[in-house]
Amino acid sequence: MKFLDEAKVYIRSGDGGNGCVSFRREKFIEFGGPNGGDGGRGGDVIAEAVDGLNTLIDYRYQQHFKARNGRAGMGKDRHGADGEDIFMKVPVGTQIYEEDGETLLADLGHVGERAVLAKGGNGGFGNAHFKTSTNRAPRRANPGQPGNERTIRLRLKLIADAGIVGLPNAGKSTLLAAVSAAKPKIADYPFTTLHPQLGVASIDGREFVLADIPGLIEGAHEGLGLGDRFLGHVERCRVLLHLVDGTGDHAGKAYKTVRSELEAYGEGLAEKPEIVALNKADALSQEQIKEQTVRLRRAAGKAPLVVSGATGEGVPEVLRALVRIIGEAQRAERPRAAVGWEP
Ligand SMILES: Nc1nc2c(ncn2[C@@H]2O[C@H](COP(=O)(O)OP(=O)(O)OP(=O)(O)O)[C@@H](O)[C@H]2O)c(=O)[nH]1
Ligand SMILES: [Mg+2]
Repeated sequence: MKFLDEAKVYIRSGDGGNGCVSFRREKFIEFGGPNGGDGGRGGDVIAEAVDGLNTLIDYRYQQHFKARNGRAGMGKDRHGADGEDIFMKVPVGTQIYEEDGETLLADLGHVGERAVLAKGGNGGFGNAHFKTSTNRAPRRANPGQPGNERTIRLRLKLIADAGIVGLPNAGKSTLLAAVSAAKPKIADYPFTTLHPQLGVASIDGREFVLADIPGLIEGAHEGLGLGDRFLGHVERCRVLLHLVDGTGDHAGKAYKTVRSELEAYGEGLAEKPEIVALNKADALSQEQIKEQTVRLRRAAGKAPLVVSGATGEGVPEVLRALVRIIGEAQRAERPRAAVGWEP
């Protein structure tokens, strides 16, 4: 499936139906009175986060969303039907912005969450509505109100519990493939991964979502390589797994390169809890492991875990460390939501 995380969409809600001017006309009934019905309401344009989607690719093919108009009122007090709403199904984690791309309209973080993006126009009142004691035969009805149109931008920020970051070729995708059912492309050249991938990992009976994003290189924040545009997908992670290729020249330098890109990107990425792991241990001698570990510890300020995504060595320890931090973050959040103020 193709991946798309930004889309521009034109939406229009339905017009309200016109009110109707009509009078009751029946044999032997004089002055039957007004009986023009009201117009129906125009449909809304509503975005809804749904399960099972993780790209906005559908919005490349359909960029116009129009809700139905309300029907006009009719005689004999018949009201016009309301126009049907239209639903835009989006993946969980989609943010909706005004056309400027900066004003946030909605942030759909849970399955089933909805946002009305354009309200349908109200239907007009029919003349039956304007009957008063002094005006018993009003000849007036309201027109329906027009719907609203606007251009909006959708931006997907995948929601994963943990995000894997590192230089190209660090073995990020290999690790994701080893711990989940995801099947990312793996190859020994940089920028094999061109867009984020999600997988569900499990350890000790607990599951969490892990995101693999394209590698970062020095200058990514200035657009080098694939740039830092995919870092948005780890913005909402609770923890980062920073993989450093142990077969590289200097693990400490590699670590710092990625750190400075995270800092340049901002959005709190540099402040996130981070697990540091020296990868590809299977291809290293004890000597090399020691050397790289020392460099990495000096750069990161803490001892790295030592793993191999290829053989699985050290992987359970990494997963446990991630789960522990995810669990802590969840516990720290929950009380805040649950505490109620009691008088
Ligand atoms: N020996 C060894 N090789 C590995 C290990 N993990 C990955 N590799 C190899 O390193 C190369 C890059 O692996 P990927 O998983 O594609 O690396 P990546 O970090 O996803 O790379 P990009 O997507 O380009 O950023 C591949 O040739 C892998 O086979 C490991 O644990 N040990
Ligand atoms: Mg990759």
